[in-house]
Order: sequence, then structure tokens, then C-alpha cells
Amino acid sequence: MATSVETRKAIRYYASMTTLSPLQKERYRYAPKLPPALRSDIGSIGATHGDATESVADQQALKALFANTYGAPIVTLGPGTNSDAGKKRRIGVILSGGQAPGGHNVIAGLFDAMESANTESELWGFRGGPGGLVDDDRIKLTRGYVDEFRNTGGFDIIGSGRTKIETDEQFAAARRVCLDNEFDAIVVIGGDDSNTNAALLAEYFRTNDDPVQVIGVPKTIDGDLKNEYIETSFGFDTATKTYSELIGNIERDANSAKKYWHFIKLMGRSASHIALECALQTQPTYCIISEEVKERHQTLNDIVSGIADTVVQRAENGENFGVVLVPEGLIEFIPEVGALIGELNDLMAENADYFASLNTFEDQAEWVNKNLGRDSSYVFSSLPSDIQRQLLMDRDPHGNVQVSRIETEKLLIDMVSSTLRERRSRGEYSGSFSTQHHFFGYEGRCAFPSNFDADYTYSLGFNAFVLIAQGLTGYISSVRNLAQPADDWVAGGIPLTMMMNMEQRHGKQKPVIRKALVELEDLPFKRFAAHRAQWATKTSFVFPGAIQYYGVPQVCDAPTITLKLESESRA
Ligand code: FBP
Repeated sequence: MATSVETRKAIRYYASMTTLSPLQKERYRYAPKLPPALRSDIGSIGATHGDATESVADQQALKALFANTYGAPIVTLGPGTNSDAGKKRRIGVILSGGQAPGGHNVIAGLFDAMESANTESELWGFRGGPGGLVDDDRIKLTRGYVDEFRNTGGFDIIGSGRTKIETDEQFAAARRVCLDNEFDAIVVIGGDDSNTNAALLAEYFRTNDDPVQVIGVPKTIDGDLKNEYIETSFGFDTATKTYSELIGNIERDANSAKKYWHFIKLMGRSASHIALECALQTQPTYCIISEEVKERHQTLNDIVSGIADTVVQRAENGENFGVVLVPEGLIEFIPEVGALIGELNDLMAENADYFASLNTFEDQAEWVNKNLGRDSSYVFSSLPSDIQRQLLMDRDPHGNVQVSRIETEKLLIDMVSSTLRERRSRGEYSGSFSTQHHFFGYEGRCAFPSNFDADYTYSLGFNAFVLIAQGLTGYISSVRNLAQPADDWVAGGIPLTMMMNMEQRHGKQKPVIRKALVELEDLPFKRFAAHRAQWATKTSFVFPGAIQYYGVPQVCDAPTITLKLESESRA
């Protein structure tokens, strides 16, 4: 979209500020690309409605819970007319959950679309995540303010939070804020849990006949909020490129010094998409994929033996170094530990007050051990006390174990070391095993969005406004055909209920958006599986280097390998 005179003035103002880094100044000037359907005047965009949809599972239960919003059709945007487009609107926006590069551009796209439809419309940002909606903590987003954040990383424009809107009081408070202040729509920028919240809120407003629409936007570096229509969540591209740069640098260091085994834990609360993408980009010595561990019923000892075998084999070739990638969510996918965590979650939720009254770790561990089933109690007792402590830490507001705080990489180093000691005592190993451990997560969540993420997020935000102007609610903004240049991108909306199923949370069955895990039958995993044996024995490191923002499109605009391979699978 052409920038207005005011925007150009603001860009000049911010770009001339001396406290800004040269890159930040340049990024203010970057004009994100939009899909063709969103390039016309908002009043000239129409919507094609497809057939009624079904949820991914548990259709009857979800139909009952979402009586007003279940089953809505998939919407595709294109040329048409919309006489409602220019209505004056008041829109609220929320950033929810973990930071992901591009959040600011979603807001910029939303703002620009809204303003281009009616300059009197208002955009308000609820501060600090969904809690800001419940507490009515908000700030009016003006053009000058929004311009300050264009094409930058972070969520500091309004902040984020993980409050889950779930009690009757919270829903009533959110409703009061929206009705008292005449909000027409709320845009929730979040991951699977936050978009589940968006679906519940949309249903709640509809049940009460309130004129408030709710639109979600797919955000999470984890890359696990996706399907045929949401090809990737925003932030995954930039985060994986940032981690891959760092991994490549470590690989080069390992290959230069030839004296360390580096164990690198990579963020991704549950799915291993980040680890898999980074493995495809950097060709490490070893990479664990949690979904494969679960599928093959691998125990912790199986995983440790696999790594130890590789260490021994490389030592025989005189190579006492390597790089091992460990997905953050691994611990929950190891069947016996996953079962333990499931039992712990229920136990801690059902006895929350009593558990909170236990003051020492020793008391907690003793109580847990007494109340767990036999198998889980055995698994719990066999874990080092640091890991036991980490498993008993507070759950997040959605009932999840905070896996970013579990030091799996250190656990693996300890276990591999002791296996190697045993093998050495049997004369089966004579190499050296010096290690370094790393955790890459927060390093990538607020990076300057890559061109892909800058374009994608701006389009998602712009598109969210067009869905609002189409009168839709309970939808998630969808921009697809992403492996192709933006000129071929397709814009539209997907009903949130289509992505949902029922899952056990806090000891109860709840409607939630199903996480998209790594599929072992899809091309990204197959590509990895076809090469990993070679990467393990013959050092095959690839050094991707830093994200490039300016230069040839093959380098600067390239999507992730995962996105390219998944789109090949679909073709
Ligand atoms: P979202 O699902 O909210 O996008 O957050 C994902 C994530 O970055 C995970 O990868 C990580 O486990 C978690 O957030 C860390 O949470 P926190 O920022 O609260 O430490």
C-alpha cells in the first residue's frame, strides 16, 4: 500500500533519530509486500464463502460448545464490493503469549487497513496480553506511535502476557469493557492457546448477541499452529534463521577447535519444528526429533545410547567433537516421562491448595512419590533431583509444564558421559568427551523480522481488518501460498473451530486448538532422516550466516526449508 504523507513524515522523523541503529533506521523505510487481493481499496474487496467446515476431531462436543460459531465456511478474499468497509470502527488488539518477530507489523498492517477504510476509526492496544482486556488497560494507537515500531522485532508496542480468560468473571469483565467502550472488534495475536481463547470469546459475544467480532492471528516461533490454510505461524521464519546462524557459528567453532561436543537445546514448547528446520539448515552431527521419540517408543536410555554410539564412532575416526540439537519439548515426548508429566499435571491441579502448602522440595517430592502410580513414581525417582525440581515448578496459565526451564541438554550430557565411562571401562571407547551446553530461545524471539516475516505479518494484520470489514467473527487471518513470492499469496480466513479438538487440561476435558506436530511422513522429516546418518559420521556442517535484509531476493526473501518442502508435499 502506498504510504500516506503523514507516514512518510513520521518515517523521516524516526529515520533521522541518532539513537537508532542504522538497520533500524533503514527498516522504518521498508515497505512490506501485500497479497494481490489486499492491494485494492478495502471497499473493492469481496469474500467467497466455501462449504461448511468441521473441527479436526470431537465434532459433537465442539458443536455443542460452539453452538453459534461452529462450522463456519472457509473464506477467500478477492475483487468484489463491500459497502460496509468505510464504517467508523473501534478495534482492540492484543498481543498474547511468547514474543515472535513481526508482531509490530501485524499491528501496523491492521492500522493501515483500518485507516485506509475510514480515518476516523480507532485502534486501541490492550496492554500486557489478554489481562489488559479484562482489566481495561489500553492505549490508543496513533499513526506516529505505530510508525515507531514498523518492521522491528519485539512486542514492546503494547506488551504481551499469558493470562487465560477462562472464568465467568473474566468473560463478563471483557464483555463489559467491549460494550461500555463500544468496541466493534478484538484482534487476538497469539498461538494455539491464545487463539483458543479468541474462539471462546467470539462464541461468548455471539451467545449474548453482542456486536463484537473476534479475529485471531497465527503467532508463535514454535511453528505448531498450522494446517493447510495456515501454512506457518509468524515468527518461525526469523527465529529459525537466527538460531541457525548461531548454530552455524558454533559448528564452525567446533570444527576449528575440534575439542568440544556442543549440546544445544532449541525452543519450541512442544513440537520439534524449530529443531528440524535448524537441522535442515545447518546439518548438525545429531538432532533429536521429539515426535519420532514418541512414535518409536524410545526411552531416555535409548536416546542416550543413540548419541553415545555416534560419539564412539566419531572418536574412532579421531573426531572428538560434534553438535547435538535437542528440542525443548523432548522431555514430554519420552513416553515414560510424558506419562509421568500427565499424572503430575492432574495431581497438582486436583490438589493445588495442598501442593502449594508444601514448603520444601523434599516435602513436595515425598508427597508426589506417594501419590503417583507405580510406574510414574519409579520414573520420577530415577531422575536427577534438579530435573525433579524443574518438573514440579509452576505450570503456565494454560496448565503446561514450562519446558524452557527444564535443562534437558544438561541431563543428556550427564547421561551420555556416564554411558561413555561404562563403555571406556569395558574397553569400547577411548576418545574424549568435553562438552558445552547452550539454550537458544529468547535470542530469536525479538529479532528484526526477516523480509518474509515482515511481509507476512503486515499482510496478516491488514487481512484481519478486511475480515472484520466483512462482518466475520471466530476466524483466524489466513495468508497462504507462502512458498511463492507475495505476488502469488492468497488472502482469506479460517473458522477457528475448524482447528479444534478436546484435550485434557488441568484435569478436565477442554476445547483447544490442536497443535501441529512434526509429521514423520512429511517431506521435512523425510529429508532429515535421509541424511542424518551421513551427517553423524562425516562432518557436514553448513553455515547459514546472519539474516540478510537487503540484497538478492534468493537470499533475502527465501522462506524456510520446512515451508518449501511442505508446499512441495501439498503440490
Ligand atoms: P507461544 O506458544 O506463546 O508463542 O510461546 C512459545 C514459547 O516461545 C515456547 O517456545 C517457550 O517454551 C515458551 O514460549 C517460553 O515461555 P516464556 O516466554 O513464558 O518463558
